[in-house]
Amino acid sequence: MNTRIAFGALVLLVPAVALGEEPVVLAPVVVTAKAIMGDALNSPPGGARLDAEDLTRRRAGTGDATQLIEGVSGVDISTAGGISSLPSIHGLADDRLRIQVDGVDLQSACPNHMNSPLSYATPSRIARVRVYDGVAPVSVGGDSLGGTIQVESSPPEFARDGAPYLLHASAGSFFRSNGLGLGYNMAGSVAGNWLRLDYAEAGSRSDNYQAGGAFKAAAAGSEGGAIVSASEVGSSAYHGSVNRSLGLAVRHGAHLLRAEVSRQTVDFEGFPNQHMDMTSNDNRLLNLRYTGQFDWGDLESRVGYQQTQHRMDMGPDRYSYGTGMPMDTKARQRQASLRASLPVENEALLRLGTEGQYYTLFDWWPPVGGVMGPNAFWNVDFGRRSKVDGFAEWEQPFGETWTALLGVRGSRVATDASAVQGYDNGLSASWGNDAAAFNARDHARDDILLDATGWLEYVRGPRSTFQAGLAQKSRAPNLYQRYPWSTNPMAALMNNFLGDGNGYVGNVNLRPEVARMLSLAGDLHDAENSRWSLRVNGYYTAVHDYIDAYRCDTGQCPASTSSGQFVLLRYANVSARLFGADVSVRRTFSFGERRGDLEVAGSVSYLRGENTSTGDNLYAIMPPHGRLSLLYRLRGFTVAPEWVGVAAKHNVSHVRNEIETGAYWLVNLRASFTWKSLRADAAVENLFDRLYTDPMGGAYVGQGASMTTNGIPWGVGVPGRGRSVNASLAWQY
Ligand SMILES: [Cu+2]
Repeated sequence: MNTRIAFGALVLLVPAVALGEEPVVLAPVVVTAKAIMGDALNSPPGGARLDAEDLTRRRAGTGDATQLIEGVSGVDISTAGGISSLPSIHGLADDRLRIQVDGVDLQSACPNHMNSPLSYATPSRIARVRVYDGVAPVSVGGDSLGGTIQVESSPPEFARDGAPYLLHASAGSFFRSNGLGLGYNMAGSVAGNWLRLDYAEAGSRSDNYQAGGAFKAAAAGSEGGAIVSASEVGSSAYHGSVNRSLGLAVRHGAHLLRAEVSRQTVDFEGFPNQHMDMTSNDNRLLNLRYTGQFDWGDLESRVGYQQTQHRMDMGPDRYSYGTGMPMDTKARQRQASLRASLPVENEALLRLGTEGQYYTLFDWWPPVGGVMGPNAFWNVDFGRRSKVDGFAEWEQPFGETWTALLGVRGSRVATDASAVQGYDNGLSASWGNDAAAFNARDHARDDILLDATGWLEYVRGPRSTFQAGLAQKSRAPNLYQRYPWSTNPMAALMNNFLGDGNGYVGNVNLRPEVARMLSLAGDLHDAENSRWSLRVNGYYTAVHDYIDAYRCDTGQCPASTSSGQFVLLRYANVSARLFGADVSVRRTFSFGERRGDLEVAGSVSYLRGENTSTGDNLYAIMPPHGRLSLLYRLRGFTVAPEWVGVAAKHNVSHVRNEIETGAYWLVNLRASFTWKSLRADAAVENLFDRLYTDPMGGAYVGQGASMTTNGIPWGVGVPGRGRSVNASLAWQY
């Protein structure tokens, strides 16, 4: 098993991949895969794997867990709020990815997906990350197309025989000059030979950040409010974000029981590419896990419960219209799973599992008077989404040379929503007609999904590895794609999780998305895989019933065909295809003990996404880009300059009037110093303070009259952060 997982590690496409003996400060190192109970269950081969050292370097200066996977080949990052950005794998993002935090599939509860799964993960707590692309083994996939991201805190350690107890403590803080970002984290644990108790807490805040120059006119954000300067990114601040967790672990022989309760609270988080801001979020989570090793194999069962209370309104940089516009969301999610891995003849491994999930959603907007009253507006009332899955996966090595993996997964996803009302159904043109039309329909939908993955690895001697994968992956629509019903422009604007500034209306008749994909990869390296490597990965994905959108032309929608402005859209199934390639190289030079070593890493990525039904481009596809980094390491010091170059983006989604962006390049400088149990990191990001529009940033609607469709000028993208000097300090006992 260990060798197979080591091959998985070869798939690491990260520039500046872990090589040296740099001491790891923040998280305990995972020494061998076998040491982790249940790993055979949860770590099928394939996928990029980030361990402690990669993560330690990446988490300096950020409270955003998504930043930890930035630069992983094939992963692009979209702008959202300051707490967490959104990952995209080979052009597929958000609900098209399966994102698990400590084994729990967290759900967003917001019409703008503000509380994304990774917004609940604290970077300082994360000890391992695995990123599988689209051909992910079925045991880690399901109800997703683009791949799987697994984020995990470190497995519990117990006192060794002979030692009465084991104590761990850690603390850290970060500072980011641009936007005055500040964060802290602390964790402590006490463990005996069989019992362990953990506590962890982390918090962060930031003001609005500054772009590298003026990107729009300086103007008051709210009516008569303070001027938001021409380079300040309105509604990018956040504050009062605190994550706390308490964990208990009990070990008995080869059996491990873990319980964790955690809570995240946020006082405010602005969204520069949404028409609203988050004015509070309260998420509670319970995670129970049992892992056991038996003569016949490994068994794992989990129970998870998530409860979210989420509020939105106009933040300080937006017009409040005298009343604001409160929006409330309440969601609950229950999930359970049972999985087993069984060694069978000829060193093969069989993974079997069943999973169940039940999610409920209430989304209502309290009355504020005028045409927005006297009743609450129900955007989704008692939305339900239940999912039951079963899978079987066979992993078979053939000597040292070949490994084959074959799996199938079946899922049934049922969704439903109850009857709705507008602010005043008596105002039939604004609210009543749409509500009546929605209520007259049947909302229950039942989808059967069938996934299959075949994957083959060929190790051609010590210097090369080749992989080929074929898969069918499917995903059922989410509640916000099926059930938002109002064609009122203001209401539609509030339903948007793409950050493109447009308004969206749901479509009850959406069918599940089904993707068929092929992925090929080759990895060449020296015999020890320590001096140099070259990896090339190509992929092609055809999606049947991809959920895109067309210009909404019913009810109050103006049926606009215009370009150069924000528009109203309705979700629709189309055919689509995505294809691309990633290339990464790495070379290490060792100058001996006294002069350190130098690692040079580079990567380039190309990606296309097309709506083949209409000939349009898909939304939020990263243009070609590359990265070149140097890492010089001498004892406890590292210095790492990095160059990032991004081509102009002309392949935009025309149906959405997506904004084109220009080419740009950035230089980042990072350095770290480790001394005993202390680690200090310093960085200058965007050294030359360049002004650029983030191609994955969406439309800038972060200030002013954001409640009307074109109350904010169209055509301004969300810019990237200007120069920032970051520092962080971490200590571990
Ligand atoms: Cu929200």
